[in-house]
Amino acid sequence: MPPVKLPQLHLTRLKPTKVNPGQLNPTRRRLLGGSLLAGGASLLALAGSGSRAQAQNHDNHQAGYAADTPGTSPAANPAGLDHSKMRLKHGAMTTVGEVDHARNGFHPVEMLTDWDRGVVSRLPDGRTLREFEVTAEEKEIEIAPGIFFPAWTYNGRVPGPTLRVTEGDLVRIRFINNTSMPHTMHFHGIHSARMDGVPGAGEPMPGEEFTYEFEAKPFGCHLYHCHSFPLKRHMQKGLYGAFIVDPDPEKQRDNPENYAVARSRLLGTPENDHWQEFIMVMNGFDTNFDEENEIYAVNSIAHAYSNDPIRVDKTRPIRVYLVNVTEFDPINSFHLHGNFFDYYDHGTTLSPTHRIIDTVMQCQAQRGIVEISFAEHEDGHYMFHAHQAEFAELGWMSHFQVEGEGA
Ligand SMILES: [Cu+2]
Repeated sequence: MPPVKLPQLHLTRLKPTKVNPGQLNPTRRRLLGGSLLAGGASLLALAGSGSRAQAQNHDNHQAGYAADTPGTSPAANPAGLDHSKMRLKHGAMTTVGEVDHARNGFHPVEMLTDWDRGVVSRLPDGRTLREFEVTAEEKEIEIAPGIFFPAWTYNGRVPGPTLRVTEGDLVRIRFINNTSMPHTMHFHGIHSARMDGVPGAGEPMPGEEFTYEFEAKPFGCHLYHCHSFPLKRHMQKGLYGAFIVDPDPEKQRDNPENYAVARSRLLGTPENDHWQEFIMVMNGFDTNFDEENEIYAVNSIAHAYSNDPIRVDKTRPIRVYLVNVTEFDPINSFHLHGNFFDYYDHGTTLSPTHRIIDTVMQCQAQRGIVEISFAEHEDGHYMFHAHQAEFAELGWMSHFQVEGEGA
């Protein structure tokens, strides 16, 4: 009997990720059965509502418990699981099948770290100029196996490119509207009203373009999004992305502690290189246009980092740039298992605004920096997810695969 993979059953004390169902105690088995049924049913129902739902039924499931037929013979079911109450499929509570990332044109694993630093040049006054080019395009994207969403995108991806600059840089963004309706890029940051990216100030019509220009400030973990009306429609369709402004360490010269933190935040320094940094944009998708989300995720693809856990070296600290752009639901959250973290609300301070917490909530457009250390932990898969259970079951579920030579 091949073991059944249970990625959603996160036991930090269990090193193997594969557990024989025969070893499960009845209580956990009942628990699993209930939650699997709930999560599985939701995703399967969704798949059925799509026009291309076949991918939910890939035939490469592990044998044995892939069957959901009641009354499977005892010989094929030595653990005695009651299939009438369970739906243990390959991947358990997570999605089944594969998203075609190549077709999407973006990959959730690469998206974690693919900072866009722009084209860099030096201005006569010595400042750094960073120039970006962003195009709005309409594009169908696959957000869970077989579930497609008619997105509006920046540069063909959702979330849009993670723009990363340094405090004090002059930022110039040429925004080209290649769609059939007006759009903008509204940046969260300090800038003039002319550059705000709202109707009347930087809203190019179809086929037109606009160039935004401002000095990057304040440092922090920020975002940009379309601010055309109706706003909730333009945002939930996928027009958003992260905008990170690294602190300029030279501005912290008078405080050695802040200087060290600023150096560790500034991409390109040896101090920053020691960190494992990831961008995580919490989002949702209304796939049946009822103004509620049917899929939740970090960086758009349901269960992406559960099916493919994020490998981290426990000897190096983790820094997550966390942004919430979820439409319709007022609050989203980030909850870590088996560990606690420090948090910097908006990323605009160099000392934590919350210390030693394991859950943080964010309203729409709220964001912050999460700093985690697994240095003292044993290896394993450490789960993190929205603590709204519904969001987790519908896609916002992830794991760190912690490894290394630590304690
Ligand atoms: Cu728009």
